[in-house]
Amino acid sequence: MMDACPTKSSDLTKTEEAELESIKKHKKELLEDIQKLKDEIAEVFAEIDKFQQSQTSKLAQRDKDLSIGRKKFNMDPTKGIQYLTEHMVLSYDVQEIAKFLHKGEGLNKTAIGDYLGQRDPLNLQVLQAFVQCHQFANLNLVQALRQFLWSFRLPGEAQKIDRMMEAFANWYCQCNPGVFQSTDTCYILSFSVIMLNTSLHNPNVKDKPPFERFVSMNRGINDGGDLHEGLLRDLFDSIKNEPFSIPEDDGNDLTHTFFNPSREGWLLKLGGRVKTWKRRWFILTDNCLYYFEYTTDKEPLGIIPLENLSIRKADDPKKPNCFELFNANCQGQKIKACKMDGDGKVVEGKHQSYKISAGTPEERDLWIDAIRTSITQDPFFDLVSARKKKIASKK
Ligand code: 4IP
Repeated sequence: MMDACPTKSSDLTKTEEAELESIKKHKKELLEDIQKLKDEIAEVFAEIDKFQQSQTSKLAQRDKDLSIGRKKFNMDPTKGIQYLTEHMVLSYDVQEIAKFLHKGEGLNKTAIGDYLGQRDPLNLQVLQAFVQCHQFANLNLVQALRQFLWSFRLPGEAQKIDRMMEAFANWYCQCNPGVFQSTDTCYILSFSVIMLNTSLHNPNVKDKPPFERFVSMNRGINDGGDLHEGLLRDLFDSIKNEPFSIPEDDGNDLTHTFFNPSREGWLLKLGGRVKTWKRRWFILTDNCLYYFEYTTDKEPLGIIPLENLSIRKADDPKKPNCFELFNANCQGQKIKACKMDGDGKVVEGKHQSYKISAGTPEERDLWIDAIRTSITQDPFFDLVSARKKKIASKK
């Protein structure tokens, strides 16, 4: 029988055999190459996986650092920014820090105000950049102030307020050239509008200023000339119809407590009708004296507006280092104040005078000085009158 397979090696010529060998070798090499490629592809995929994992963990780490940084910022703004830059969530770039504060995500607005108010060169630069994150072009002054005062909470210190309002006025005038003769005019009018807001919307202010008073308050502030009455009318109506919305991180707002405490501490207070001494945490702020049962209480037990009151040292047979708040003009009458009654309702105070005892004579004197300053001084008034003098001296 004949062999069915024609390619039996014995049937092949030497050349054909060599060719076959070469094809087999080539096929083997190809298979090896394919395997190599497969291995390489697998390696690349593994690398990609690794990279993605590391990116995910980097992002997770960044989110974690950001969240820690925000918390730190809310407790101590300088330390917060330091943490965020050290952990490369933020760079040391002034613009970047300013944008971060302007965006404000997860940041306490009181802390933003604290940071912007500080006098270090970095903070001053950030303040400028922060103000310039606002778009004020074609806004009237009240619209611009609404935007500005919503982006952080103004700190209490007059010098800080001065720097911030100066930066605001500068930027507003740059965005709206020709509206005011000078940035001082814009600065004074801004304060005037803030004060108007308090007078019109704080329930404690009984005497609501009419438009004419607002006009006369602002006479001569435009480098000696008067501002257009139509402009003042627009600003007046806008504030009258809608008070400023102020960030309420701590439950306070501009119409209630505008300034941070000038003094706080434990004191003993004598009751009004029932003469018992109570240890209370006192806070002096915005021309009012507040007292609380505990330092952490949100609601005070009582509020004593200091307007029209006088203060003096006093003696008491039972307690040392006393001072007394009294009404010099109407002795014997009840002092205007409010307190929380037993059911948590706010009622009128019953005191004809408030007798208070401090821990030491030094403390008593510090309280007397601070309260006296608070009674006689209006930081807004001082800032504005300094500007008015500046304008007058330029004439
Ligand atoms: C109370 O005495 C407390 O001293 C109150 O102080 C005081 O209110 C009350 O004055 C006085 O009767 P008892 O607790 O012994 O009853 P506080 O509110 O700090 O607890 P003031 O007005 O001082 O807050 P009168 O005037 O409400 O009687």
